[in-house]
Amino acid sequence: MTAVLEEMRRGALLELEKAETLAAVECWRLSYLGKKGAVAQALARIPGLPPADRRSFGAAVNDIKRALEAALEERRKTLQEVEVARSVESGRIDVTLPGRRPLMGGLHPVTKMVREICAAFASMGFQVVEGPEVEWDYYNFEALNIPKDHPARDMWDTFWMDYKNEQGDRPMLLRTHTSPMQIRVMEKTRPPVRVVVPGRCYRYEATDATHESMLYQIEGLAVDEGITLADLKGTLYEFAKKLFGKERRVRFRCDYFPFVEPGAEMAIDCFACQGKGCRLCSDTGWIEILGAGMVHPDVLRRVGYDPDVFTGFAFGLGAERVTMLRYDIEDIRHFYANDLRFLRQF
Ligand code: YSA
Repeated sequence: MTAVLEEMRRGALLELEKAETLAAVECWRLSYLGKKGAVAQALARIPGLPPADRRSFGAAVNDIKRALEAALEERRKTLQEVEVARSVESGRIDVTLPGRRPLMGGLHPVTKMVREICAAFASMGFQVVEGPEVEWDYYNFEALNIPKDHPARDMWDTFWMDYKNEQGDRPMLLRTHTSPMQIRVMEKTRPPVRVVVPGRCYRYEATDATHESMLYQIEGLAVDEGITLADLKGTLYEFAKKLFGKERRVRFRCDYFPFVEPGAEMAIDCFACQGKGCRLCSDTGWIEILGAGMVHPDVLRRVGYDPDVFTGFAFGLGAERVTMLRYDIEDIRHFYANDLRFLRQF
């Protein structure tokens, strides 16, 4: 009997030596020390032995059990050390390999241009302020002399929503221009006022090479005693010179906006055809970049300014159009197509 037990111990220890992985060691544990393993089976034989042999047999099996448990622990430790050493070796960093360049983000060309334009006006004494993109009908239209059913609303269709509260329904919309901020600024401040307002605007628009349904505008407003159309022209010429250089030609023409009197538009000669006329400029030789004018007396009156004392000018320029002119970009749709090959050039 002792010889059988001795043979089991020898065989078990030999097998354990040969187990090269922790998984193999676990299989070994189950077959010798598990609930149905060889040791448990030997102990289960005790009741069938002659009473005189039971004690010594039981003691011998327990001896083997302790020996196997100790050997198991030892083997596990050794293999764990080997595995750690192996994984360190395989994960080693080869410092001689060339580095991987991380993907770097950058500012969008229109964002850069908006900042540059604001800086140009800031250098002429304008403050930069921002306002809400979701606007009340009142600020976007009514307060700017565009009552309901005014035909000018057709030029500026957009997304509408109804805001309901105890006072009833109040129409809200995605602002179509930054001009509502003229009213918000004047309601809160007394002249002299000199601000520029950059921000996103939205229009129900058939998109083409120069029209997007989401666009950035920069609004400008200056109100004080004695401001004239000459101040408006001087400021905008200075701005065009700062941005495009002296060589670029600038054109002023009359235009109509219900919230100015008189109204004007400013255009720059087309970069693509040098003013000769092409698809981009619709064969006119000019690209319109802004609308402007002298603030209408009714608008001034509505915010509590006396038009006999104060006058002012305002303008709203399209940031994408200016960016196109600056970098010779022939289609506005490139800006928002999310093509990194295009955007990385700026
Ligand atoms: C006029 C008089 C003021 O006293 C103050 C502001 C204005 C501008 C007026 N609020 C307005 O939005 N006029 S506008 O419809 O002619 O747009 C102004 C500029 O925004 C355009 O000259 C153009 O540069 C740009 N723009 C207009 N629609 C656009 C656009 N840019 C890209 N996509 C569009 N769909």
